[in-house]
Amino acid sequence: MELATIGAYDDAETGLVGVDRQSLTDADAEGRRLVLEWMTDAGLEVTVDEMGTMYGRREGTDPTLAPVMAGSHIDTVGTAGAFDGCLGVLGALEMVRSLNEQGITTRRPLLITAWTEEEGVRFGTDMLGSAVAAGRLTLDHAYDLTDASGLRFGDELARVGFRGDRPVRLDPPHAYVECHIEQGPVLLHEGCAVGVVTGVQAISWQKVTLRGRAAHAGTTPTELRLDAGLAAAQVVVKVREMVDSGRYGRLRATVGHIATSPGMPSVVPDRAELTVDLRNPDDEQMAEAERDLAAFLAGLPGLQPAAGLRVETERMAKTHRVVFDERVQDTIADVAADLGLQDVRLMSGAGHDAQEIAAIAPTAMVFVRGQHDGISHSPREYSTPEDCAAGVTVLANTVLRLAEEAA
Ligand code: HGY
Ligand code: MN
Ligand code: MN
Repeated sequence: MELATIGAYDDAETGLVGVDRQSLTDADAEGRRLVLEWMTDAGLEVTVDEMGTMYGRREGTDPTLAPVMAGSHIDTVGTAGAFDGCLGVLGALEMVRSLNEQGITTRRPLLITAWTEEEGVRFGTDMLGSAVAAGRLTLDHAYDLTDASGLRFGDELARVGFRGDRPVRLDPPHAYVECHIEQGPVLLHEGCAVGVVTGVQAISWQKVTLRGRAAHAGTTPTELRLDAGLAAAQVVVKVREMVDSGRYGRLRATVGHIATSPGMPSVVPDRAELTVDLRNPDDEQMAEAERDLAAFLAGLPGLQPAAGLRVETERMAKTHRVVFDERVQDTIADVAADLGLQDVRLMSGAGHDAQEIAAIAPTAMVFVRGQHDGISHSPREYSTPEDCAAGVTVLANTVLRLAEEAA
């Protein structure tokens, strides 16, 4: 809750206090410094990598063994609550504090982490820090990403003082476990405090730019118009029609950003920009949805009264469906059972850093039940202290078991 005061704002839509701590902003930097202080106070050996990802290492009795990792992210979307990502970072930190208090030293070292730019809402690609650590994206690609005002990731990283010197490519850990709020209604409806995550659905983000022709709203006959705003609206309706058609399985589609210019009442918009976020648990159906949307976008000029509408698309993010490690899943489930917690296995609707680390190490996640239908990316996001404690206790005991494994 203290971390959530950093980047806090009064949310007009909900009347609640939300959090806006987008990556590499001054608010993010302040939050990072607070978490680093907490990590240091907990006796962790703190390092920052070339992407700004923060690591805290706790030595084991056998320092030659690969560590067990636990973590998440502390950057947020613009209308966040207090839990998305933060629960997993601070939960891992609480695990360390608890081990300190109990005088427990694990066999394997522990490495807790806070990944940079998990949300991707500022620089346009989510899970950025963990994707570079695991090798899916390169450091140079990440450094050259720019935000809406043209500021470059690499420059912002240096500006806020988090361009660390720890080499960014991560040596594969023995295992990685992430505790995260579910951000959906399943655990609430199943009556479970925690869930075992089986994997993450596919994600596709693209930016669409539509160029029409500015014209007078009063004098220009409809048949002479090249209306970028009309084209943008047609895209919004089309992606919802695709979802409702059932042709693409459990497709979800969102136009989160849509803007027309010049944005004046008496001028036909000459330009529109929008983002399309597609999600699908099935890679084939995702590919089919992307193909059909691309065909629709190519046909947009034909839906205009006049000829000449230009359509540009730019890929922002793309990840395939990821399946988590069965053995780590089973360890989480066994720990939950030992703690008397009923659990359910479910796929994640949201992207997570764990999906990137799954490419280099056995990985799985613990979900924590959310209230209010599990709403997230909203100041209404809320999980009870009891449910957070249940999730973090499952995380800690899972890490403990994995940290005693020899091979
Ligand atoms: O986009 C996502 O699913 C995550 O919140 N980064
Ligand atoms: Mn998250
Ligand atoms: Mn999120």
